Amino acid sequence: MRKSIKLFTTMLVLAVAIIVIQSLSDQKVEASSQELYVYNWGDYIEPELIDRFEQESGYKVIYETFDSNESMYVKVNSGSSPYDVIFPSEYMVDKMAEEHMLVELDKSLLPNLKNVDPYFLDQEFDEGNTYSVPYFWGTVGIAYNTEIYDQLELDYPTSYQDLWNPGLVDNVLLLDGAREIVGSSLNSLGYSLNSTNDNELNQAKQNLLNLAPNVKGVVGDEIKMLMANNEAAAAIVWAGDAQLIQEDNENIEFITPQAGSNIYLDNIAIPKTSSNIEGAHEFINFLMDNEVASINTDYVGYASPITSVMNEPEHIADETYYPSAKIRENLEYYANLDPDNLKRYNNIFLEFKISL
Ligand code: N2P
Repeated sequence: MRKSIKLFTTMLVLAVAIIVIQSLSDQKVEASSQELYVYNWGDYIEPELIDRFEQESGYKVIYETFDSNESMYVKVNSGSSPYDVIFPSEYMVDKMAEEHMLVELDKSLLPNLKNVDPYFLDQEFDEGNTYSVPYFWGTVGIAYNTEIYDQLELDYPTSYQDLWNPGLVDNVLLLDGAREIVGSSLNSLGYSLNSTNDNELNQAKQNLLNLAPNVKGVVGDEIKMLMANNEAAAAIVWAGDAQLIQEDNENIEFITPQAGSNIYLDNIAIPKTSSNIEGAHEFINFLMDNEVASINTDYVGYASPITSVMNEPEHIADETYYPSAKIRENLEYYANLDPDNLKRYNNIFLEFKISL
């Protein structure tokens, strides 16, 4: 009898323990499904939109930033953070999808996809938008300061080659991206920014090493502040950054070299690290809302792929930041290079940075 009481008590204790552990772990799942881990480029969203999304959805957004596709890839691939939403450029969507790192999108949760201009949908890097939807697009080009150019008595730049002008010693800033800078060097020599030809890549490397005396720095998001403060005559930047610099300094102009440059499309995707796939869809859908996209583009300065925003009068007339389809034809997207070739680009860029 006593034995059976003891057994009963032990079982009771065990059952209670199981219930407690169960409810604790339930709580954990519930807590994390209320959070949304977003990993975006620096300066790439109007912060108030995050607050608005939190209020509307009830999710708590945990927001982190990166400065290049390559660094984002390494972090997501390490699995160290449970990211729910990421913002890869086109070639990186291709690579991550190929490596099974992305979740297939559930279009029934993305009714605002209809707001995206068809020009940017169903692209080669992600046919049928299986894994990604467009976020912002733009070109790489040269922001230059007309006042400094006038003082130096130099003609305004029209091609990348103009940045090698000996009159620009210590007067050029470069954004910190291997594809962008090695790509611009290839473009300046008349080659494709996706070249994998040994001879062309060697020339591009030597060419970059020759640019070193003109280079004042290779910098991240602070490039905007430096250019706005007249710290350099010219900079290779993303178009949207140039637009923000212009708002702070009326002597800044921006050109996309017509002999060749990059057009990019940054996208939104859900990595397999996500434990809140529903929330991720909700956030993606929110960003494609017409009004939200308009507020966002006004703040970040980049071109929106949302039809109603592209059709706003000030954007239709804006050939600099919304280049026409005809101009876009001369520009190249970055191709998804195989790992060996990608490494060659990274090594050239590293060698160049060390030489500075
Ligand atoms: C914004 C970063 C833009 C990314 N600071 C261009 N691909």
